[in-house]
Amino acid sequence: METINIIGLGYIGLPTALMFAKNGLKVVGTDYNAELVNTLKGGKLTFEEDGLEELFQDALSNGIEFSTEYQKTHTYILAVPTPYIKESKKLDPKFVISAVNSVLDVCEKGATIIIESTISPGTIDRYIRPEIESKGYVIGSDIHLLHAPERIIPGNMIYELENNSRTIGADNPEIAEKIKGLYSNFCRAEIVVTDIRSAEMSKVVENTYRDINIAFANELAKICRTDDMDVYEIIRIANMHPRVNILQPGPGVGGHCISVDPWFLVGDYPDLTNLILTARKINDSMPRHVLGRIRDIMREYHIKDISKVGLYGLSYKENVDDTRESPTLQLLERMDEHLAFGAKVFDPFVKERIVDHQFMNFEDFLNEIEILVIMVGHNHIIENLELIKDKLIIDTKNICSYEKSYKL
Ligand code: SAJ
Repeated sequence: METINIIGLGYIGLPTALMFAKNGLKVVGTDYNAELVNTLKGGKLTFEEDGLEELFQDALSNGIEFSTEYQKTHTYILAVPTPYIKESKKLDPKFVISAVNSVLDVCEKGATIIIESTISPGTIDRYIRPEIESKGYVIGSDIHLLHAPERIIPGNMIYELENNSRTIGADNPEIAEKIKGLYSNFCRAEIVVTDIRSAEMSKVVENTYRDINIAFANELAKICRTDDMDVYEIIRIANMHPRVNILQPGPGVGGHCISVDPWFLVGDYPDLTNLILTARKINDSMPRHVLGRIRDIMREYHIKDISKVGLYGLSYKENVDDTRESPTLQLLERMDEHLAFGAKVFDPFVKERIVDHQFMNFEDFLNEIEILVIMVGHNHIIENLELIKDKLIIDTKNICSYEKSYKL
């Protein structure tokens, strides 16, 4: 059986590799981070996710291997990071380019490279094709290139890997069908075949759609705050309309997807992206809005010492340990700019100390603070509401209704 070599063993690459292995394919997962590879080889996972441990065990018993080396084979799936350049807001394709080059160094003639990483529309034409061609390879015969963007949501990844529809973008329908067959090993939903540019664009559009819709909810929260209306009640009622489905406001938008992908469109089409840019700005303004709420409550209760404020949650959303672009980190940055140092922080999912004044024990954390700011609605806090009932609470996730809890 031919090996599938999955490159990049992060939040997307690892579960994907495990899923292929569980379904009987021969898989080698490759990552340049030797420590990560050794951890996996040692039988330990590198992040937490519902159902991941079980999947890992199944994949191990089916012989999945991990390595820092690219394998000589016919099929490569790239799930490497695609950061954006802060100043220009454009995608930085350097990790994809270097992964493609490493594949070219070892692959069989006629190999297929499937890029799963999110890329801005046009990246394959602009950067990847020229890179491959500059090395003397003919795309379509020496190398086949596809884009199969992932769609899984952290917190429900394993279910979504099997049950979400997928998109395969390819130049050649025959190769597309072959790769569709490959993903059908675990994907039970429809797999749509299209061209590469449509696959690139549809992925970025999906995340931009969600960003805009969250921004609408956040703008409503701000409007309602100025005139003392209950935004949750208003959204609840509006959503009873058969064609209205407003999302929930919150302390901001984090994660490596929704807060990043819309910038690719803004970076590439600055004159055409007013709505998208405004939505990004609204969502990015939410941590500042939370800071304003903290100031309101501190004033009202004559609390002067910021170290009496505790931020609950460091991850970018509930029940995950991923802290990338998290609203809490954004809020701490804002506090820093205002020389407001010393707020306490706790997150039951984040086991390493990544910020100052971070507590590892929930009760110790509660003992030190007067104002609790709920930034993330982990199940942990929902199950422990009893412990916080005597605190002043700023509840940005609408999970408790104590007399002294204040909304966004
Ligand atoms: N959020 C709100 N209000 C809401 C929903 C979410 O404020 O009503 C916030 C969350 O708290 C979080 C951020 O938005 O900070 C993003 O969370 P999310 O759960 O909406 O999405 P992600 O970033 O975890 O995953 C998204 C998904 N995309 C879409 O739903 C269109 C997922 O399917 C993609 O695979 C993923 O991006 C990705 O990797 O691109």
